[in-house]
Amino acid sequence: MNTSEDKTENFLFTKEFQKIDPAMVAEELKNKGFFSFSKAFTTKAINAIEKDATKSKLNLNDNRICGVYAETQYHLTKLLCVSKTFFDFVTSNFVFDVCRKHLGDEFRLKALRYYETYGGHHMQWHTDNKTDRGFSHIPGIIIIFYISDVKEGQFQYIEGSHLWSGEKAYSNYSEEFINKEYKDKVRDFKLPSGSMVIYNTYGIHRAEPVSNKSFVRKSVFAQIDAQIEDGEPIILDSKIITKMNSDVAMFLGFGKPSNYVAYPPTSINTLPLNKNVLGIFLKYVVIRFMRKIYDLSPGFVKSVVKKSFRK
Ligand SMILES: O=C(O)CCC(=O)C(=O)O
Ligand SMILES: [Fe+2]
Repeated sequence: MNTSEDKTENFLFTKEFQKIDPAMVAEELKNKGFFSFSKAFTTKAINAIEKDATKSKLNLNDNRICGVYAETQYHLTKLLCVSKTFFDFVTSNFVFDVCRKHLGDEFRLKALRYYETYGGHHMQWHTDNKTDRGFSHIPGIIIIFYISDVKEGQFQYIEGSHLWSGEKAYSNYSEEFINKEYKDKVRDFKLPSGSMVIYNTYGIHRAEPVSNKSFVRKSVFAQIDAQIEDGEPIILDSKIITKMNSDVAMFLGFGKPSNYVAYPPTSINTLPLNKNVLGIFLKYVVIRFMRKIYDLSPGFVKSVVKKSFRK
């Protein structure tokens, strides 16, 4: 008979992926710096995450969960408020076993997001072994999975770079340096939706830049590392937390500080002005203007307006 854990696994992962041994993944993270698997997630799981994460994308002065635009990217860091599927994945035996084997008994979810990357986004080659305060020596992994098919703008990783990048106390690398010294070590992850990449945060990587303005790549990102005393705020909806034990509490940072600045820093000024945004502002101005005229109108006009709306 199927246990509820088996059912969750069958919903999340393809049959082929369920055969993957976390010890083998940890071995690849140690040797090459990355592990990847084409179509690790079922189409049902990917569709559920996309639907939950995009229900209300941009809302000003709205109590629902919504994301932020940072120029050429959309980010929803509150994924654990909307997606039980993501919660099931990130607390799955697979993820916890990989973490235990690679990071030891203590590990914490540091950052998470559903994100969309648009044409014109430029990401420098970098490592992720850093906090919001800069370079740090904290072992960690990042799991990225694709929500859309990725034929360009793919994740790229310099194989083996996790073995030497730690000798340099910085996180960013120029395109000239990589092209000159490591071109033959660049690994490309052009993969269909549902594919998963896990990488060692010490490795040098980026998303390949795409200039085509209509380009969109949809992905999910989760960073987990071995330092459990601080992290980005993890905002949860209690209805999603259907499993709790001391490991899950440690993983989510229960009762621990979360003083890192949530990435990316955004404000109204990083919201690109496009048709959709212009439409929202135009509607707002028209509604507030009409409301003002109504408020200033004499009583008999108000009652006529009220009556006509009641009909
Ligand atoms: O989206 C990608 O391919 C890479 C993302 C990344 O490196 C990051 O957000 O630190
Ligand atoms: Fe990164």
